[in-house]
Amino acid sequence: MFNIVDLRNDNNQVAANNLYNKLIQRTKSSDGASIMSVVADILENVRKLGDKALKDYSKRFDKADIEEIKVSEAEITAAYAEVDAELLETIKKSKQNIWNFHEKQLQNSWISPNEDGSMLGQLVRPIEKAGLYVPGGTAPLISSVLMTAIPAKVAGVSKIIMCTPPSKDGSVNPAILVAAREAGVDEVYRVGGAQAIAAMAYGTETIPKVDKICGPGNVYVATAKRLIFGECDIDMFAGPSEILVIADSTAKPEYVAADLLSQAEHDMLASSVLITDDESLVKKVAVQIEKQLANLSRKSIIEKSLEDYGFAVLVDNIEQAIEVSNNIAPEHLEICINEPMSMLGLIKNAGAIFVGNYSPEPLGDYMAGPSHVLPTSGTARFSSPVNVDQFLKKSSLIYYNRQALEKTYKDIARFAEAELLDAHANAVKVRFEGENK
Ligand code: HSO
Ligand code: ZN
Repeated sequence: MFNIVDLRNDNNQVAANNLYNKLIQRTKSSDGASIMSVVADILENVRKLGDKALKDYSKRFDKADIEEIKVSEAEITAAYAEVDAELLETIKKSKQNIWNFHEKQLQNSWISPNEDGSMLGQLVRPIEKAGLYVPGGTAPLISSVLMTAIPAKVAGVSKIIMCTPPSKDGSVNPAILVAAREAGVDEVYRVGGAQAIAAMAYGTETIPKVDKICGPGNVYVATAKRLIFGECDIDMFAGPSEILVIADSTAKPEYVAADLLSQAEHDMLASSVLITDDESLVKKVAVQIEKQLANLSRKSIIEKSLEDYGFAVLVDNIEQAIEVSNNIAPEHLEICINEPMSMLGLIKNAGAIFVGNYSPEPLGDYMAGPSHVLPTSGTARFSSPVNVDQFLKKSSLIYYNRQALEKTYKDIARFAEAELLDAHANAVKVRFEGENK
Protein backbone atom coordinates (compact mmCIF):
# COMPACT_ATOMS: atom_id res chain seq x y z
CA MET A 1 0.00 0.00 0.00
CA PHE A 2 1.11 3.60 -0.01
CA ASN A 3 4.00 5.09 1.92
CA ILE A 4 3.43 7.64 4.67
CA VAL A 5 5.42 10.88 4.78
CA ASP A 6 4.91 13.12 7.81
CA LEU A 7 5.72 16.76 7.18
CA ARG A 8 3.88 18.13 10.23
CA ASN A 9 5.21 20.32 13.03
CA ASP A 10 8.81 20.92 12.07
CA ASN A 11 8.12 21.22 8.37
CA ASN A 12 10.56 18.39 7.76
CA GLN A 13 12.49 19.58 4.72
CA VAL A 14 14.56 16.41 4.39
CA ALA A 15 11.45 14.22 4.13
CA ALA A 16 9.91 16.68 1.66
CA ASN A 17 13.05 16.57 -0.49
CA ASN A 18 13.17 12.78 -0.39
CA LEU A 19 9.57 12.62 -1.56
CA TYR A 20 10.25 15.09 -4.33
CA ASN A 21 13.37 13.23 -5.49
CA LYS A 22 11.62 9.88 -5.43
CA LEU A 23 8.87 11.22 -7.68
CA ILE A 24 11.22 12.94 -10.08
CA GLN A 25 13.69 10.04 -10.24
CA ARG A 26 11.01 7.57 -11.27
CA THR A 27 11.15 8.72 -14.85
CA LYS A 28 14.93 8.80 -15.06
CA SER A 29 15.75 5.35 -16.30
CA SER A 30 18.97 3.87 -14.92
CA ASP A 31 19.84 2.58 -18.39
CA GLY A 32 19.25 5.94 -20.07
CA ALA A 33 22.49 5.72 -22.08
CA SER A 34 21.71 2.32 -23.52
CA ILE A 35 18.14 3.33 -24.42
CA MET A 36 19.56 6.40 -26.10
CA SER A 37 21.90 4.33 -28.25
CA VAL A 38 19.20 1.78 -29.20
CA VAL A 39 16.91 4.64 -30.21
CA ALA A 40 19.65 6.48 -32.11
CA ASP A 41 20.22 3.30 -34.15
CA ILE A 42 16.52 3.02 -34.94
CA LEU A 43 16.37 6.66 -36.03
CA GLU A 44 19.35 6.26 -38.30
CA ASN A 45 17.98 3.09 -39.91
CA VAL A 46 14.61 4.67 -40.61
CA ARG A 47 16.30 7.73 -42.04
CA LYS A 48 18.41 5.58 -44.38
CA LEU A 49 16.06 2.72 -45.25
CA GLY A 50 12.59 4.27 -44.91
CA ASP A 51 9.63 1.88 -45.16
CA LYS A 52 11.85 -1.19 -45.25
CA ALA A 53 13.19 -0.37 -41.78
CA LEU A 54 9.65 0.24 -40.52
CA LYS A 55 8.55 -3.20 -41.71
CA ASP A 56 11.62 -4.88 -40.20
CA TYR A 57 11.01 -3.21 -36.84
CA SER A 58 7.33 -4.17 -36.87
CA LYS A 59 8.39 -7.78 -37.36
CA ARG A 60 10.96 -7.52 -34.59
CA PHE A 61 9.07 -5.49 -31.96
CA ASP A 62 5.36 -5.99 -32.72
CA LYS A 63 5.69 -9.51 -34.18
CA ALA A 64 3.60 -8.24 -37.08
CA ASP A 65 4.16 -8.86 -40.77
CA ILE A 66 3.11 -5.59 -42.40
CA GLU A 67 2.22 -5.40 -46.08
CA GLU A 68 0.60 -1.96 -46.20
CA ILE A 69 1.85 0.57 -43.67
CA LYS A 70 -1.04 2.93 -44.37
CA VAL A 71 -4.44 1.92 -42.99
CA SER A 72 -6.89 1.79 -45.91
CA GLU A 73 -10.26 3.49 -46.26
CA ALA A 74 -11.86 0.03 -46.32
CA GLU A 75 -10.37 -0.77 -42.90
CA ILE A 76 -11.67 2.48 -41.46
CA THR A 77 -15.15 1.83 -42.85
CA ALA A 78 -15.04 -1.71 -41.45
CA ALA A 79 -13.97 -0.33 -38.07
CA TYR A 80 -17.22 1.65 -37.83
CA ALA A 81 -19.16 -1.61 -38.08
CA GLU A 82 -17.17 -3.06 -35.19
CA VAL A 83 -17.54 -0.19 -32.76
CA ASP A 84 -20.47 -0.19 -30.38
CA ALA A 85 -23.03 2.47 -31.33
CA GLU A 86 -23.09 3.91 -27.80
CA LEU A 87 -19.32 4.19 -27.71
CA LEU A 88 -19.46 6.07 -31.01
CA GLU A 89 -21.99 8.49 -29.46
CA THR A 90 -19.69 8.99 -26.47
CA ILE A 91 -16.74 9.65 -28.78
CA LYS A 92 -18.83 12.27 -30.60
CA LYS A 93 -19.88 13.99 -27.36
CA SER A 94 -16.31 14.03 -26.14
CA LYS A 95 -15.18 15.45 -29.48
CA GLN A 96 -17.69 18.29 -29.19
CA ASN A 97 -16.56 19.17 -25.67
CA ILE A 98 -12.90 19.11 -26.66
CA TRP A 99 -13.67 21.24 -29.71
CA ASN A 100 -15.64 23.82 -27.70
CA PHE A 101 -12.90 24.18 -25.11
CA HIS A 102 -10.08 24.54 -27.62
CA GLU A 103 -11.97 26.96 -29.86
CA LYS A 104 -11.74 29.47 -27.01
CA GLN A 105 -7.95 29.31 -27.27
CA LEU A 106 -7.83 30.54 -30.87
CA GLN A 107 -5.96 33.78 -31.34
CA ASN A 108 -6.40 36.40 -34.02
CA SER A 109 -3.70 38.00 -36.04
CA TRP A 110 -3.44 41.73 -35.33
CA ILE A 111 -2.09 44.83 -37.01
CA SER A 112 -1.67 48.02 -35.04
CA PRO A 113 -1.21 51.33 -36.91
CA ASN A 114 0.78 54.21 -35.44
CA GLU A 115 0.16 57.93 -36.03
CA ASP A 116 3.25 58.31 -38.23
CA GLY A 117 1.85 55.78 -40.70
CA SER A 118 3.96 52.83 -39.57
CA MET A 119 2.28 49.59 -38.64
CA LEU A 120 3.27 46.63 -36.50
CA GLY A 121 1.50 43.34 -36.26
CA GLN A 122 1.52 39.66 -35.60
CA LEU A 123 0.27 37.08 -38.09
CA VAL A 124 -0.90 33.84 -36.51
CA ARG A 125 -0.65 30.82 -38.79
CA PRO A 126 -1.14 27.10 -38.20
CA ILE A 127 1.68 24.69 -38.86
CA GLU A 128 1.03 22.69 -41.99
CA LYS A 129 1.48 19.06 -40.95
CA ALA A 130 1.11 17.46 -37.53
CA GLY A 131 1.98 13.87 -36.63
CA LEU A 132 0.24 12.22 -33.71
CA TYR A 133 1.50 9.23 -31.82
CA VAL A 134 -0.99 6.95 -30.09
CA PRO A 135 0.65 4.23 -27.99
CA GLY A 136 -0.28 0.56 -28.04
CA GLY A 137 0.30 -1.34 -24.84
CA THR A 138 -2.22 -2.94 -22.55
CA ALA A 139 -4.89 -0.21 -22.76
CA PRO A 140 -6.09 1.15 -26.13
CA LEU A 141 -6.05 4.91 -25.48
CA ILE A 142 -8.93 5.86 -27.76
CA SER A 143 -9.39 9.16 -25.96
CA SER A 144 -5.78 10.21 -26.57
CA VAL A 145 -6.55 10.33 -30.30
CA LEU A 146 -9.18 13.00 -29.67
CA MET A 147 -7.06 14.85 -27.13
CA THR A 148 -4.22 15.46 -29.58
CA ALA A 149 -5.99 15.62 -32.95
CA ILE A 150 -8.75 18.08 -32.05
CA PRO A 151 -6.52 20.91 -30.76
CA ALA A 152 -4.54 20.57 -34.03
CA LYS A 153 -7.71 20.59 -36.09
CA VAL A 154 -9.07 23.66 -34.27
CA ALA A 155 -5.77 25.44 -34.91
CA GLY A 156 -6.29 24.85 -38.65
CA VAL A 157 -3.47 22.35 -39.30
CA SER A 158 -4.06 21.24 -42.89
CA LYS A 159 -2.76 17.67 -42.65
CA ILE A 160 -2.92 15.50 -39.55
CA ILE A 161 -1.40 12.03 -39.64
CA MET A 162 -1.28 9.42 -36.90
CA CYS A 163 0.98 6.47 -36.11
CA THR A 164 -0.01 3.66 -33.80
CA PRO A 165 1.49 0.20 -33.34
CA PRO A 166 -0.16 -2.79 -35.06
CA SER A 167 -1.24 -5.89 -33.19
CA LYS A 168 0.33 -9.23 -34.18
CA ASP A 169 -2.12 -9.73 -37.05
CA GLY A 170 -1.31 -6.27 -38.37
CA SER A 171 -4.66 -4.75 -37.39
CA VAL A 172 -5.27 -1.50 -35.51
CA ASN A 173 -7.91 -1.29 -32.76
CA PRO A 174 -11.19 -0.32 -34.55
CA ALA A 175 -12.17 2.21 -31.87
CA ILE A 176 -8.83 3.99 -32.38
CA LEU A 177 -9.54 4.17 -36.11
CA VAL A 178 -13.06 5.48 -35.54
CA ALA A 179 -11.81 8.10 -33.07
CA ALA A 180 -9.17 9.17 -35.60
CA ARG A 181 -11.74 9.61 -38.33
CA GLU A 182 -14.14 11.47 -36.02
CA ALA A 183 -11.36 13.80 -34.88
CA GLY A 184 -10.36 14.66 -38.44
CA VAL A 185 -7.12 12.67 -38.74
CA ASP A 186 -6.30 12.42 -42.46
CA GLU A 187 -4.10 9.33 -42.54
CA VAL A 188 -3.32 6.51 -40.12
CA TYR A 189 -0.17 4.38 -40.26
CA ARG A 190 0.39 1.09 -38.45
CA VAL A 191 3.80 1.85 -37.02
CA GLY A 192 4.76 2.13 -33.37
CA GLY A 193 7.70 2.93 -31.13
CA ALA A 194 10.77 5.01 -31.85
CA GLN A 195 10.55 3.99 -35.51
CA ALA A 196 7.19 5.78 -35.85
CA ILE A 197 8.70 8.97 -34.44
CA ALA A 198 11.61 8.66 -36.87
CA ALA A 199 9.24 8.14 -39.80
CA MET A 200 7.23 11.27 -38.99
CA ALA A 201 10.37 13.35 -38.36
CA TYR A 202 12.29 12.35 -41.51
CA GLY A 203 9.54 11.09 -43.80
CA THR A 204 9.64 7.74 -45.64
CA GLU A 205 8.27 6.59 -49.01
CA THR A 206 4.83 6.19 -47.38
CA ILE A 207 4.81 8.47 -44.35
CA PRO A 208 5.09 12.23 -44.86
CA LYS A 209 7.55 14.32 -42.88
CA VAL A 210 5.65 16.51 -40.41
CA ASP A 211 6.31 19.84 -38.72
CA LYS A 212 5.38 18.74 -35.22
CA ILE A 213 4.99 15.40 -33.39
CA CYS A 214 2.58 15.11 -30.46
CA GLY A 215 1.31 12.49 -28.10
CA PRO A 216 2.34 10.21 -25.28
CA GLY A 217 4.49 7.09 -25.48
CA ASN A 218 6.88 4.83 -23.61
CA VAL A 219 10.48 5.66 -22.81
CA TYR A 220 11.65 4.69 -26.33
CA VAL A 221 9.10 6.99 -27.91
CA ALA A 222 9.98 9.80 -25.50
CA THR A 223 13.71 9.35 -26.18
CA ALA A 224 13.09 9.35 -29.93
CA LYS A 225 11.14 12.60 -29.62
CA ARG A 226 14.01 14.12 -27.66
CA LEU A 227 16.52 13.09 -30.33
CA ILE A 228 14.59 14.27 -33.38
CA PHE A 229 13.71 17.63 -31.80
CA GLY A 230 14.97 20.28 -34.22
CA GLU A 231 14.21 18.14 -37.27
CA CYS A 232 10.67 19.05 -36.35
CA ASP A 233 8.97 20.36 -33.21
CA ILE A 234 7.55 18.15 -30.43
CA ASP A 235 4.84 18.76 -27.84
CA MET A 236 6.63 17.69 -24.67
CA PHE A 237 8.63 14.93 -22.98
CA ALA A 238 5.70 13.00 -21.58
CA GLY A 239 6.25 10.56 -18.71
CA PRO A 240 3.99 8.18 -16.75
CA SER A 241 0.72 9.46 -15.24
CA GLU A 242 0.57 11.33 -11.96
CA ILE A 243 -2.19 12.30 -9.60
CA LEU A 244 -1.93 14.40 -6.48
CA VAL A 245 -5.00 14.84 -4.29
CA ILE A 246 -5.12 17.58 -1.69
CA ALA A 247 -7.87 16.64 0.76
CA ASP A 248 -9.18 17.81 4.10
CA SER A 249 -11.73 16.30 6.48
CA THR A 250 -14.57 17.20 4.08
CA ALA A 251 -13.22 14.83 1.39
CA LYS A 252 -14.90 11.48 0.79
CA PRO A 253 -12.46 8.60 1.38
CA GLU A 254 -14.17 6.38 -1.26
CA TYR A 255 -13.82 9.09 -3.87
CA VAL A 256 -10.22 9.94 -3.01
CA ALA A 257 -9.23 6.25 -3.08
CA ALA A 258 -11.00 5.68 -6.40
CA ASP A 259 -9.29 8.68 -7.98
CA LEU A 260 -5.82 7.65 -6.77
CA LEU A 261 -6.42 4.13 -8.11
CA SER A 262 -7.54 5.51 -11.47
CA GLN A 263 -4.10 6.87 -12.26
CA ALA A 264 -2.16 4.06 -10.58
CA GLU A 265 -3.73 1.64 -13.06
CA HIS A 266 -1.99 3.33 -16.00
CA ASP A 267 1.51 2.17 -15.26
CA MET A 268 3.72 0.62 -12.62
CA LEU A 269 5.63 3.91 -12.79
CA ALA A 270 2.50 6.05 -12.27
CA SER A 271 2.47 8.08 -9.06
CA SER A 272 -0.46 8.69 -6.74
CA VAL A 273 -0.07 11.14 -3.87
CA LEU A 274 -2.54 12.17 -1.20
CA ILE A 275 -1.70 15.26 0.86
CA THR A 276 -3.91 15.96 3.84
CA ASP A 277 -4.10 17.76 7.15
CA ASP A 278 -6.47 15.09 8.49
CA GLU A 279 -4.62 12.05 9.80
CA SER A 280 -7.78 9.99 10.09
CA LEU A 281 -8.42 10.42 6.36
CA VAL A 282 -5.23 8.52 5.53
CA LYS A 283 -6.48 5.42 7.29
CA LYS A 284 -9.92 5.70 5.73
CA VAL A 285 -8.47 6.10 2.24
CA ALA A 286 -6.15 3.13 2.81
CA VAL A 287 -9.12 0.96 3.80
CA GLN A 288 -10.99 2.08 0.70
CA ILE A 289 -8.02 1.39 -1.56
CA GLU A 290 -7.78 -2.14 -0.19
CA LYS A 291 -11.48 -2.69 -0.69
CA GLN A 292 -11.74 -1.24 -4.20
CA LEU A 293 -8.51 -2.81 -5.40
CA ALA A 294 -9.86 -6.30 -4.86
CA ASN A 295 -12.24 -5.87 -7.81
CA LEU A 296 -9.93 -4.13 -10.26
CA SER A 297 -8.58 -5.92 -13.31
CA ARG A 298 -5.22 -4.16 -13.28
CA LYS A 299 -4.63 -4.97 -9.61
CA SER A 300 -1.01 -6.05 -10.01
CA ILE A 301 0.02 -2.89 -11.89
CA ILE A 302 -1.72 -0.77 -9.25
CA GLU A 303 -0.14 -2.61 -6.33
CA LYS A 304 3.35 -2.15 -7.74
CA SER A 305 2.72 1.50 -8.57
CA LEU A 306 1.37 2.25 -5.07
CA GLU A 307 4.16 0.36 -3.38
CA ASP A 308 6.83 2.39 -5.17
CA TYR A 309 5.13 5.69 -5.91
CA GLY A 310 2.02 5.88 -3.73
CA PHE A 311 2.34 8.39 -0.89
CA ALA A 312 0.14 9.81 1.84
CA VAL A 313 1.67 13.05 3.05
CA LEU A 314 0.61 14.60 6.36
CA VAL A 315 0.79 18.37 6.66
CA ASP A 316 -0.29 20.96 9.22
CA ASN A 317 -2.68 22.82 6.94
CA ILE A 318 -3.92 23.18 3.37
CA GLU A 319 -1.55 26.07 2.60
CA GLN A 320 1.36 23.75 3.34
CA ALA A 321 -0.27 21.04 1.22
CA ILE A 322 -0.36 23.42 -1.72
CA GLU A 323 3.25 24.41 -1.16
CA VAL A 324 4.34 20.75 -1.31
CA SER A 325 2.18 20.25 -4.39
CA ASN A 326 3.65 23.33 -6.09
CA ASN A 327 7.09 21.78 -5.62
CA ILE A 328 6.02 18.48 -7.12
CA ALA A 329 4.16 20.24 -9.98
CA PRO A 330 1.85 17.27 -10.63
CA GLU A 331 0.25 16.36 -13.93
CA HIS A 332 -3.20 16.14 -12.30
CA LEU A 333 -4.07 17.98 -9.10
CA GLU A 334 -7.38 17.34 -7.33
CA ILE A 335 -8.43 19.69 -4.57
CA CYS A 336 -11.05 18.00 -2.42
CA ILE A 337 -11.33 20.55 0.35
CA ASN A 338 -13.83 22.91 1.87
CA GLU A 339 -14.32 25.92 -0.44
CA PRO A 340 -11.75 24.71 -2.97
CA MET A 341 -12.12 27.72 -5.27
CA SER A 342 -10.77 29.98 -2.54
CA MET A 343 -7.39 28.23 -2.77
CA LEU A 344 -6.86 28.53 -6.54
CA GLY A 345 -4.75 31.66 -6.14
CA LEU A 346 -2.07 29.70 -4.28
CA ILE A 347 -1.69 26.97 -6.90
CA LYS A 348 1.28 27.67 -9.13
CA ASN A 349 2.29 24.45 -10.84
CA ALA A 350 -0.08 21.75 -12.15
CA GLY A 351 -0.98 20.36 -15.57
CA ALA A 352 -4.72 20.26 -14.83
CA ILE A 353 -6.56 21.22 -11.66
CA PHE A 354 -9.73 19.33 -10.69
CA VAL A 355 -11.83 21.29 -8.25
CA GLY A 356 -14.11 19.74 -5.61
CA ASN A 357 -15.53 16.30 -4.91
CA TYR A 358 -17.36 16.01 -8.21
CA SER A 359 -14.48 16.66 -10.59
CA PRO A 360 -12.70 13.31 -10.59
CA GLU A 361 -9.61 12.98 -12.76
CA PRO A 362 -11.23 10.64 -15.33
CA LEU A 363 -13.69 13.45 -16.11
CA GLY A 364 -10.67 15.24 -17.58
CA ASP A 365 -9.32 12.09 -19.22
CA TYR A 366 -12.45 11.63 -21.30
CA MET A 367 -15.17 14.24 -21.34
CA ALA A 368 -14.58 17.69 -19.84
CA GLY A 369 -12.81 19.21 -22.85
CA PRO A 370 -9.23 20.26 -22.00
CA SER A 371 -6.63 17.94 -23.54
CA HIS A 372 -5.53 15.18 -21.22
CA VAL A 373 -2.02 15.27 -22.66
CA LEU A 374 -0.39 17.20 -19.85
CA PRO A 375 3.09 18.01 -18.57
CA THR A 376 4.49 15.33 -16.22
CA SER A 377 7.59 14.80 -14.05
CA GLY A 378 7.59 18.31 -12.63
CA THR A 379 7.56 19.96 -16.07
CA ALA A 380 4.31 21.76 -15.22
CA ARG A 381 6.72 24.28 -13.65
CA PHE A 382 7.42 25.55 -17.14
CA SER A 383 5.11 23.92 -19.66
CA SER A 384 1.44 23.61 -20.55
CA PRO A 385 -1.13 21.03 -21.64
CA VAL A 386 -1.38 20.21 -25.34
CA ASN A 387 -3.40 23.14 -26.68
CA VAL A 388 -4.21 25.09 -29.83
CA ASP A 389 -1.28 27.45 -29.39
CA GLN A 390 1.13 24.57 -29.85
CA PHE A 391 -0.09 24.13 -33.41
CA LEU A 392 0.13 27.82 -34.23
CA LYS A 393 3.11 29.98 -34.92
CA LYS A 394 3.53 33.68 -35.26
CA SER A 395 5.20 35.95 -37.77
CA SER A 396 5.97 39.51 -36.81
CA LEU A 397 4.86 42.17 -39.29
CA ILE A 398 6.76 45.44 -39.73
CA TYR A 399 5.73 48.30 -42.04
CA TYR A 400 7.42 51.75 -41.98
CA ASN A 401 7.00 54.48 -44.55
CA ARG A 402 9.65 57.07 -45.44
CA GLN A 403 8.51 59.56 -42.82
CA ALA A 404 8.51 56.99 -40.01
CA LEU A 405 11.89 55.56 -40.96
CA GLU A 406 13.43 59.02 -41.19
CA LYS A 407 12.56 59.67 -37.57
CA THR A 408 14.61 56.71 -36.38
CA TYR A 409 17.20 55.97 -39.03
CA LYS A 410 19.98 57.72 -37.11
CA ASP A 411 19.35 55.49 -34.10
CA ILE A 412 19.62 52.45 -36.33
CA ALA A 413 22.85 53.67 -37.85
CA ARG A 414 24.29 54.45 -34.40
CA PHE A 415 23.40 50.97 -33.13
CA ALA A 416 24.90 49.34 -36.21
CA GLU A 417 28.12 51.34 -35.99
CA ALA A 418 28.47 50.47 -32.31
CA GLU A 419 28.26 46.83 -33.37
CA LEU A 420 30.87 47.47 -36.08
CA LEU A 421 28.34 46.45 -38.73
CA ASP A 422 28.57 49.23 -41.29
CA ALA A 423 26.55 47.42 -43.97
CA HIS A 424 23.63 47.53 -41.54
CA ALA A 425 24.15 51.27 -41.07
CA ASN A 426 24.34 51.80 -44.82
CA ALA A 427 21.01 50.06 -45.37
CA VAL A 428 19.30 52.99 -43.63
CA LYS A 429 21.66 55.80 -44.59
CA VAL A 430 21.32 55.00 -48.29
CA ARG A 431 17.67 55.96 -48.10
CA PHE A 432 18.30 59.41 -46.61
CA GLU A 433 21.91 60.31 -47.29
CA GLY A 434 22.75 58.37 -50.45
CA GLU A 435 22.62 59.59 -54.05
CA ASN A 436 19.25 57.99 -54.53
CA LYS A 437 17.69 59.33 -51.37
N1 HSO B 1 -4.68 9.98 -17.55
C1 HSO B 1 -3.96 9.85 -18.79
C2 HSO B 1 -4.80 9.86 -20.01
C3 HSO B 1 -5.78 8.76 -20.17
N2 HSO B 1 -6.45 8.16 -19.21
C4 HSO B 1 -6.22 8.19 -21.34
C5 HSO B 1 -7.29 7.28 -19.72
N3 HSO B 1 -7.12 7.27 -21.01
C6 HSO B 1 -2.98 11.00 -18.92
O1 HSO B 1 -2.17 11.09 -17.86
ZN1 ZN C 1 -6.04 8.33 -17.12
